[in-house]
Amino acid sequence: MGLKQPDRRAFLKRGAALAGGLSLGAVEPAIGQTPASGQSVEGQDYSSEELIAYGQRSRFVTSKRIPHGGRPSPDEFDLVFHVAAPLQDSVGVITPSALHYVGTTRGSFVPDIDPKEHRLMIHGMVDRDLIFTMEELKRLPSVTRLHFIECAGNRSNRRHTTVQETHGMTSCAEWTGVLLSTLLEEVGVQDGGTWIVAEGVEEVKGASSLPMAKAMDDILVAYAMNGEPIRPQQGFPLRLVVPGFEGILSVKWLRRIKVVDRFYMTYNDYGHLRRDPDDAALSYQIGPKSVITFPSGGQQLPGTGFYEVSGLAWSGGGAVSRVEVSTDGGESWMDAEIRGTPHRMAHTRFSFNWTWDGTEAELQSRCTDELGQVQPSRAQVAEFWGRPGVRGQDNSIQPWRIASDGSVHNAIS
Ligand SMILES: Nc1nc2c(c(=O)[nH]1)N[C@H]1C(S)=C(S)[C@@H](COP(=O)(O)O)O[C@H]1N2
Ligand SMILES: [Mo]
Repeated sequence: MGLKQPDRRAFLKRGAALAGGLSLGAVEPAIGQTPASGQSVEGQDYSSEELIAYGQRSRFVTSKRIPHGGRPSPDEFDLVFHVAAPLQDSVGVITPSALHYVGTTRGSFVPDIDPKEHRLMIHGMVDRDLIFTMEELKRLPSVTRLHFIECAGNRSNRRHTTVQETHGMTSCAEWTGVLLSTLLEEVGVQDGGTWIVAEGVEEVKGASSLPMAKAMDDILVAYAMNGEPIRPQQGFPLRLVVPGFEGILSVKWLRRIKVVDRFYMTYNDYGHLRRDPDDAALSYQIGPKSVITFPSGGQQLPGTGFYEVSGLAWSGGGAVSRVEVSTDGGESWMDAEIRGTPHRMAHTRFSFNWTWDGTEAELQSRCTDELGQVQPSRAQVAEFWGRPGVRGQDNSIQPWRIASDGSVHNAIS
């Protein structure tokens, strides 16, 4: 893939410099380590029967989801609106289920569904209507895949301070379920069945129209996430995962799929699709995108010296093939290292070894996907549309400014 491999030996030499305290002034000798005496006197008892049966994180780990766009969630009527994942604390590519962003189309109660009672009906332009129980679905051949989901409203602006605000409405999980194509082959799609409409259980239906070609390609009817049943906020017990398409199409609490012969304007689509056909054409597949999660807005570098710059890259167009990083505001670019195997339509972790010399710097990252699509800068997007600002989805490059005191700021102008 033509990626530049970092020079291991040079890195080790720098590692030696770290150990010698040349770059990292604040590292203390091992003698300062707290005694390995087991649990502290007054703290959480992680050895309790309850927590042995079902664990929880350390009370010292406090990473949290936050309401998106200043709208409280839940609101005064207990409706849940979009809440964003704490990407600033992310490592690797899996978002823990408890921190996966949550999206609801118009605000909703999170349904409390008994999986024994739950059914999925597939009907419309099919040879035989079928109603599946959860047990029946789980008997069918399954697939397990890493996929990101991203809300089309995941947009960065200059008032945002942290990466949770600029980019927190995307997350990545390991999803397990049945390919929708397997189910559609069971029911037999009739000639002319060119679209599907998929519906959730809520009173205000989370329904979306999807093209048959995508349905037959890689859409998942998922019942598990990160090694356990999907959590209620993510669509328990059943949801669509529509890889690489905007999040609203990944219908949660899925109960019905109708095969139809045209695009149907549903409640979801109404007011969501842009009237401008150019905008509308852009609105299904997510473009190549990336963001540096460390160092990112609101964080503080404790001093000069070595840092591993790290971030996430993804694309609706397939696997990430290259990520570049700039430390001078986009003047020059260097290849970042891709950590692990890039999966198709999945978050991909990248890193870049950087020694900060204490002068002001502007960090940016740029993603290229397997189709050769390159993530644009905000200026390029504005130039393309012939007016300032970002239209359609926002996959523009995110700049972070490192001030000389080590504080990190959103550098969108
Ligand atoms: N039934 C139903 N499905 C839904 C929604 C909803 O409100 N109801 N919200 C959609 C939106 S807007 C998004 S961005 C994604 C979010 O998926 P997540 O909550 O698992 O992150 O779910 C989509 N699926
Ligand atoms: Mo969304």
